[in-house]
Amino acid sequence: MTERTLVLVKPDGVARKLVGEVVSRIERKGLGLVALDLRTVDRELAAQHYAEHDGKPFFEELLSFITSGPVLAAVVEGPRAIAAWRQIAGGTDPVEKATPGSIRGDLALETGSNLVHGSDSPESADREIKLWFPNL
Ligand code: IDP
Repeated sequence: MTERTLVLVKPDGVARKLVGEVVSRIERKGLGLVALDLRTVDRELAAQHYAEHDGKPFFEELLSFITSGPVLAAVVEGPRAIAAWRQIAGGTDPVEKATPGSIRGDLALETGSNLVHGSDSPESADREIKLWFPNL
């Protein structure tokens, strides 16, 4: 069954010129690109996107980080796209959780700047795609 997921290359990934690397890994896995957009997000969108983390100690840091520069937002499609992308991205902590071969496992060091985002469930994907791409 075809699924869609929201992928972000966060400001650290854009600044480090890893957009091509990320898009390449998506395509090599066999997933498809439905929408791609490079943009700088405001605090309101960032807070909605990360609403589940509101109140946590790292919430403010998360908002200032994600709004600190351009991000690449993408809608990615394919069979089991949500799990497939999370496999490509690797676990949240790039050292303790992300395995070698994943984007975070290969290319990141810190949880606060772990390069990419991916929706974690069909419900999140639906919510996040509507938030980032309301006209899709
Ligand atoms: P995910 O991005 O792997 O789905 P989430 O638990 O949804 O991980 O957390 C969202 C983002 O918040 C993470 O990617 C990371 O950038 C940041 N984050 C999560 N936990 C921490 C933390 O303990 N310290 C700093 N940042 C964190």
